Formats: sequence, C-alpha cells, structure tokens
Amino acid sequence: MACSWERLPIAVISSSVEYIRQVILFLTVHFSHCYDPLDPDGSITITFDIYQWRPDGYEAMVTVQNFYQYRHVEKPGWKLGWTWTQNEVIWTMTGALALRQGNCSAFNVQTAHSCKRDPVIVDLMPEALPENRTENCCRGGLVSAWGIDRRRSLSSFEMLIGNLGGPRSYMPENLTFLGPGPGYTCGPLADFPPTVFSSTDVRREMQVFRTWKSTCTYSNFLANKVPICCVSLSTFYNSDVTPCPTCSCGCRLADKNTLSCISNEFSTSLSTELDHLVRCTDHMCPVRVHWHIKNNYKEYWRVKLTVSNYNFGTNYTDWNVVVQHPGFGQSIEYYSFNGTTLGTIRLADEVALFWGLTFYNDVLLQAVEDQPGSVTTEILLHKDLNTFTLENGWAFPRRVYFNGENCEMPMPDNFPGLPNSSSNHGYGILPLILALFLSFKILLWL
Ligand SMILES: *[C@@H]1O[C@H](CO)[C@@H](O)[C@H](O)[C@H]1NC(C)=O
Ligand SMILES: *[C@@H]1O[C@H](CO)[C@@H](O)[C@H](O)[C@H]1NC(C)=O
Ligand SMILES: *[C@@H]1O[C@H](CO)[C@@H](O)[C@H](O)[C@H]1NC(C)=O
Ligand SMILES: *[C@@H]1O[C@H](CO)[C@@H](O)[C@H](O)[C@H]1NC(C)=O
Ligand SMILES: *[C@@H]1O[C@H](CO)[C@@H](O)[C@H](O)[C@H]1NC(C)=O
Ligand SMILES: CC(=O)N[C@H]1CO[C@H](CO)[C@@H](O)[C@@H]1O
Repeated sequence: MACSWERLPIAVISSSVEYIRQVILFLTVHFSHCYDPLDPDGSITITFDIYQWRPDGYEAMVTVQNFYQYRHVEKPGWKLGWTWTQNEVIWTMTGALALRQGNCSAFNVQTAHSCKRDPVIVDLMPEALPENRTENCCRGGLVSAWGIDRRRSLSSFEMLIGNLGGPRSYMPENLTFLGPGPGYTCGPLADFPPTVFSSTDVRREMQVFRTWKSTCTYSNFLANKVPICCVSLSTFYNSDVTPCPTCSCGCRLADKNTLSCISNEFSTSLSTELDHLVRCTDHMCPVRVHWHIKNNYKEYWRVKLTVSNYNFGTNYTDWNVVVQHPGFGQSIEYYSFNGTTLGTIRLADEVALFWGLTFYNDVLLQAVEDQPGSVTTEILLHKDLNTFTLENGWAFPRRVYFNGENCEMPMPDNFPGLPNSSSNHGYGILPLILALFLSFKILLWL
C-alpha cells in the first residue's frame, strides 16, 4: 500500500473532544484510502485508442491526461514506457518519439522507428517539424494541472504498430510513467468502451475500434522525496514571527567542508553549478510560504501570502500553491495571483488554489545573492461572523502545498498568540494527544 505521510494536521480546535474527532477523521482519511484528501480524484490516465487496422497491425493514438488539480508535469517532461507481449514494432510515430530504436536488423532499419520490446516514449520539443506533429503534442513533455489549465492538461501522440502478422492488437504490459520524477504507479491496461469523437462534420459521431486505459497515481511516499517546502506565520497583533520548523527539509551539516547550502558571503563568488543548492536557513527548504494576517475589518479580514524561493539555480515555472482554510468558504478576492477554489466534498474546510499571472509572476525566480525569489499577493476574505476568530490559531492555514508537495507547518503551540491570552486555552491537554497520536502512528508503521 502506497501512502503519503504527513505531519499532524494543524487545526487548533478549542475543544479537545473536537480535536480528537479531527485526529480520528485524519487517520481514517489518510490511512484507509491513501489518497490526497484535497484531491481525491486526482490521477493521470493513459489511453490507447486503436482507430485503424493495418495488414500487419494497427494505428493508435495514445493520450496522457492529467486529472490532478494541482500536480503538473514540469521540465524535463514525462516519460512513458511499456513492454510489448508479442513481437510488435513501432513503424512510425508522430507527436512523440521513442528514445531508443533498438535492434531493427530483422527489418528495414531505415523505416522502423523502434524495435525495442520495452520502448520509452517522450514528447517532441515545441520546434518540431509540422509533419511530425499531432494535435496535443510538442510541449517538451510539460503537462498542466487540471485545476489550472485544462487545455494543456494532456499530451497525445500517434503510432503505427506492425509485425503482428495481421490486423490484430494486444495490450502492452507494465506501463511506467515518470512525471518527470518517480512516484507514479500505473495499473494494468484494461478494455474500456471505445472513445467517441465527432468527425470534422460536427453532426456525426464516430468511435474508435478499441480503447484501453490505465490509471497512474502519485505517492510522495514512493517518490521518497524530502519535503521541499515549509510554512511560516505572522500577524498584525503580535510582533513575533513563527518561523518554519527547524530542519523542515533537512539540517545543515555539521561538517563545514560539505556544501549542503550556501551562506550569503559565498553566494556571489560561486556563480555556476548552483543547481539544487539552497541558501542556508534553519529550515533548509528550497521554498517557504509565509501567511501574514494583515488586517481585521468589520466584515473582512486581509491576509498577505508570500512564496519565497531559496534555490540559487532553480526557477519554478508555472508554480502553484494550495491552501486549506475554512475562511475560503466565504467569498474571497486576491489581487496579484490567478486562482480558484476547489470544492472538496469530503472536507468541511475550503481549499484555494493559486498560481501566477501570465507574464507577470508565473515564474518564481531563483534566489539572487541575499534575496530569495518571491511572489506575493494580498487576499481579502469575507467574514462569517459565526466562525471567524483570531483565537486558537483559527486564522492560520490548515494545510499548504507547493506544486502538489505538502509544506511542513509549525506546531500549533508555536503559532503567534493573541496578546495576554495564549497561555490559557487548554493547550495543557495537547501534548498528551500528540503523544497518543504519535504512538498510533508508530503502531501503523509496524
Ligand atoms: C510485467 O511484469 C511482471 C512482473 O514483473 C512480469 O512477470 C511480466 O513478465 C512482465 N510482462 C512483460 C510483457 O514483460
Ligand atoms: C539483432 O536481431 C537479429 C535478428 O533478430 C539477430 O540475428 C541479431 O543477433 C540481433 N543483434 C543483437 C546485437 O542482438
Ligand atoms: C520528423 O520529420 C523528419 C522529416 O520528415 C524525419 O526525418 C524525422 O525522423 C521525424 N522525426 C520524428 C521524431 O518522427
Ligand atoms: C532563471 O530565470 C532568470 C531570469 O529569467 C535567468 O536569468 C536564469 O538564468 C534562470 N535560471 C535557470 C536555472 O534557468
Ligand atoms: C488565469 O488562468 C487561466 C487558466 O490557466 C488563464 O486562462 C488566464 O489567462 C489566466 N489569467 C491571467 C490574467 O493570467
Ligand atoms: C499576564 C500577562 O502576560 N500580562 C501582559 C499583558 O500584555 C502586556 C503588554 O503586552 C504586558 O505588559 C503584561 O505583562
């Protein structure tokens, strides 16, 4: 079972009974289903549509469709692989290419595209020649998230398969998908009702001969990724800033000779080969999301959301941030980001998805000298007077994701408190519940 492991949910609930209920809810959601509760239907579907028979095989269109709301495929793009069960040969391919041709000496070497038993396919680059293109190809393997840009949430290519001794087709096996890193598991292909499409004359509906589909799902447990992001908090009513938890994404190595991060003094002298090196911080995360409660008006409250990039050699193109907060259930306005709210039926809290404005801040730039790259917006949230409160950390986010990866949150007892009131809100029982929860988690590990 592939699950994703997350820290404790950061809901500070005033009554401890409610807190325990939430923890139980959390356990049920996370450990029995093992999907992302904020995107329960997310997956990448691979579809093979066979639309033409050939004397020795068939012609097929393969479509990679991303149904993840906020998980995209970034540079260097996807790689799709499978294993043929017969002696199939890919005679031609348009809209993509097989990385290796393999041993085609049994055929006419000049015309066979790939004779590998386990071909690996990649998208073409945007500059591909018109005769090699298909409708949804040639973006260098980049695929947008479904919640952000549906038009670009798919990639497709066509291939001519032969050497089957007749107009036949056999499902390939063992599909693999890199998007671009590991973490995806693809189920076996299965027969589906044939895909229907409208002919150029829109009034007529046509259908392919045969359709096979496989669903690939992502697990950061399988991807074995260290966290890449953390959350810090501040408010207008308390001058204390709650930093990211120390060592959220790793710790600074004690050994001074090992370069695990770059401190300010050195960042100017080293200019090249900075890929994946971050600025030295206590959290060591490449990305930090900061939530600042800026104003409290009669009917509205205002938050400033800032995303900072501490990498010296990575720009995040088409970045996105997901924030879960009950306040997003009311109408919200944001100024410098593009965004939408995601309806999640299974969770009471509302979820907002933000991304950059085209040509303005859709690239989260790398750090330069002592300045992290950053994008920021203010968010104006309408108040529901029955639930709004500055007490008990209600006004802080419950969960934050950057590019689909969970961000490490500070522990509730470190949240900036209201002046003179932070000490007597029943935190006494919290450590106990925490210990209980952790032992539960250890039990589940075993
Ligand atoms: C697919 O993988 C399974 C398990 O590793 C293996 O038994 C099977 O032979 C593979 N299929 C092909 C066509 O290689
Ligand atoms: C390539 O395939 C041919 C025909 O199947 C075979 O005779 C030859 O040994 C293969 N070459 C290599 C290097 O595998
Ligand atoms: C693209 O087209 C050119 C010219 O028709 C051809 O030589 C080349 O092999 C094609 N590339 C791919 C990946 O199909
Ligand atoms: C990031 O973007 C900046 C500005 O466009 C550019 O100068 C820099 O080379 C980019 N960095 C990488 C690693 O591509
Ligand atoms: C906001 O995002 C949508 C979907 O990707 C896009 O069509 C629209 O142009 C974006 N708006 C701006 C101002 O970037
Ligand atoms: C009991 C207590 O913590 N009192 C503090 C309330 O806040 C003021 C101003 O911040 C302090 O001066 C008090 O000591």
